[in-house]
Amino acid sequence: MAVEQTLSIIKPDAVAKNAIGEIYSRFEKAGLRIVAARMMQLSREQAEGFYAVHKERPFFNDLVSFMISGPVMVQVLEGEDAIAKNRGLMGATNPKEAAPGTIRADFAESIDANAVHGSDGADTAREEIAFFFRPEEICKRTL
Ligand code: RTP
Ligand code: MG
Repeated sequence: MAVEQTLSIIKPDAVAKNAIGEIYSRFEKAGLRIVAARMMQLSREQAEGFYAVHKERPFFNDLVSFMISGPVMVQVLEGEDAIAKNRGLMGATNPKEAAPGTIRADFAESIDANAVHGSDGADTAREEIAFFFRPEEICKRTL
């Protein structure tokens, strides 16, 4: 398995619940290293740009409104098979379908307020990391 980087966002619902630490703990226990992180309040333009792939979908406006409803924690996770590993930790998009013990099963309220975002493939990971971080903002962790 190759070492990969993926973009993760702790969404406004999970930040509001004070769950950043518990979610970071799951990343770290799974062997994912945090190599960049920033708390931020997304603007409407940023949220629309980030989720542009969904702009024709019926849930787009609700998704954007939710993503700007409070601060988010954005991070780059690095590790073996990081993209799929993070998606596995997150669980299914709809928390009602998320496997027990996944982040969404434990912290998500609904399909809209679903606690976390994670890149879904190598191309989206690259694009989403570049959306939030300049290359020099991503740390090398060799130890
Ligand atoms: P994310 O991009 O946030 O990591 O979530 P995901 O890959 O699991 O799901 P995706 O299909 O990319 O959808 C992005 C977000 O849109 C909301 N959604 N609502 N009402 C609906 O049918 C519906 N489908 C998707 C979710 O909040 C999802 O996280
Ligand atoms: Mg997605």
